[in-house]
Amino acid sequence: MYIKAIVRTPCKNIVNGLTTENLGRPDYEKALKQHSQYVEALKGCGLEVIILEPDENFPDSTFVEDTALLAPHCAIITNPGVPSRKGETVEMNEVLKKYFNNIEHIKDPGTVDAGDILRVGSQYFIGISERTNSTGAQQIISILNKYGMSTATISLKNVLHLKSGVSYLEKSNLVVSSEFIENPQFQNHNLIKVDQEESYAANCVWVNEKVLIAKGFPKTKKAIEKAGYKTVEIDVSEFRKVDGGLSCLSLRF
Ligand code: CIR
Repeated sequence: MYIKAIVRTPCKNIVNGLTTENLGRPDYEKALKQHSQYVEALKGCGLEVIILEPDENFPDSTFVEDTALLAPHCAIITNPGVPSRKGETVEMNEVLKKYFNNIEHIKDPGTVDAGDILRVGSQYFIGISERTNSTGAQQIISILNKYGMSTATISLKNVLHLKSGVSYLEKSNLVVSSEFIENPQFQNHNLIKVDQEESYAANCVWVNEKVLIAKGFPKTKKAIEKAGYKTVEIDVSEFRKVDGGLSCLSLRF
């Protein structure tokens, strides 16, 4: 069960956010509207939502998920893998001090975007990506092991972050797309396989028995519902334009 979520309202500068997509720039007003619908959806799942003010210094700062990993016994402040995002962790550190007694930090030369870390039951998978390097992954592993949690690494091929391509829906159900469908590390779970044409929908979020899913991916929605979940569709088209998805928009704990 989650009780709270932290989000940050997008800033106007989101139009200058990093992207590998060719979908145009986000429409700021539309992004604001979509973000408030996302907040309402989290509230609809029973969460108290802590909303941080927009920060124009950081175009990608609405993607709070990358700045910290929230585990049962500690919060780990990351060290994002691109220079333009490193400063986003400063305020998140202050915010999390209110909720976590143990705060750990990833340090240079280690880099980690927490979008690369997926909890599956009691195990944490850490994607080695363009953003998360091996040194950063090793730091995450030592910290999680110190708190009694088990870990494994996965090398990413095509996706930006691990959670862009795989999501955990509890009860051993994993939503997997592209490079993760055949991954031997996931084969002992129930796999909900996402069609290549709907691969963006692999980034979905389990919140207290409901699953938030991006709007416009009917096959994936149906497959998740068939696995026994109630889905909540949210339009995140403006965040997709800057490589963001549903999970990136909040930290849940
Ligand atoms: C970035 O490139 O860092 C942002 N434009 C998107 C971050 C998305 N975060 C995530 O997948 N966890």
